[in-house]
Amino acid sequence: MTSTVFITGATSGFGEACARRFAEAGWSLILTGRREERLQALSAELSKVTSVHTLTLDVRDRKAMEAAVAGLPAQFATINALINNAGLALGTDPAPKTDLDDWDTMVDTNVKGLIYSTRLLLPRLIAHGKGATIVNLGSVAGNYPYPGSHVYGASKAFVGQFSLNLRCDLQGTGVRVTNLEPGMCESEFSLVRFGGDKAKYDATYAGVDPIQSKDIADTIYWIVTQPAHININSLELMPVTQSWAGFAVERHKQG
Ligand code: NDP
Ligand code: 8X3
Repeated sequence: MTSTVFITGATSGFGEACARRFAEAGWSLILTGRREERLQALSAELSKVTSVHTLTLDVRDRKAMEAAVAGLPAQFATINALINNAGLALGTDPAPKTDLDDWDTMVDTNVKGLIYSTRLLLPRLIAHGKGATIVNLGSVAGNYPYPGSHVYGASKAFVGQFSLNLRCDLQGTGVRVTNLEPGMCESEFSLVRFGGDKAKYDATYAGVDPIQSKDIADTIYWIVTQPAHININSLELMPVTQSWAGFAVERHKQG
């Protein structure tokens, strides 16, 4: 029987690359995102090789999420994998200079959107049982602090702990949970973060050789297709060119 993957945020970056990777392997796709035209274009392309169901929705809209999951066509009713990918960072200004609305948006999307899709799809994943997989998109920003990460990094730390806690509650169901924690990857992520500023986007990746969305899609496909008795708890990856700076130390004037 064909396996089905539910991907949140399939209109660009990792989610779109996952749609292509899973389609290539013959999986049926449920693709979500707010940008209808992009979903339709991707669906038109991938429908040539597999079955595709699109859901134009905002993951922050709990009622829309509930209705979309409840209304899944019978052909897409059994879910083998959920990729909780929809998410964003807004800005890198220091905390005192940020817009509280941006903090709301990051929490509503990265935290609340992710828990909505998880809770709503859990019964279907449990019904599938052994081998079903949830892959949550955390980030290195959830593990290490850096200036300007504030709520974005904290939202990803939530994803990490939620993933571990879920594993406890899913004991005995066969459902697996992974927190995937990438570092710098080239995608529209930075365009969104910098409010569409292409110069800042280009500067972010200049000379870095960042991870690409296809690399992440291959990694997610690997996680999901591990033997059913193995759970990858967390997986952190960075470009070779990215590592850590030291502690910042503020010094008083001497003498
Ligand atoms: P992109 O900006 O390329 O893709 C983000 C996706 O999320 C889009 O499809 C977007 O669709 C969707 N999305 C955002 N907000 C909402 C919303 N409210 N409702 C529904 N969908 C939404 O970024 P990436 O592919 O790089 O990022 C994917 C995930 O990976 C994010 O969670 C990000 O935090 C995480 N990540 C990214 C890293 C990077 O360096 N790129 C590194 C580590 C983690 P649409 O706008 O159409 O709704
Ligand atoms: C995004 C990765 O390194 O920009 O989650 O925080 S980083």
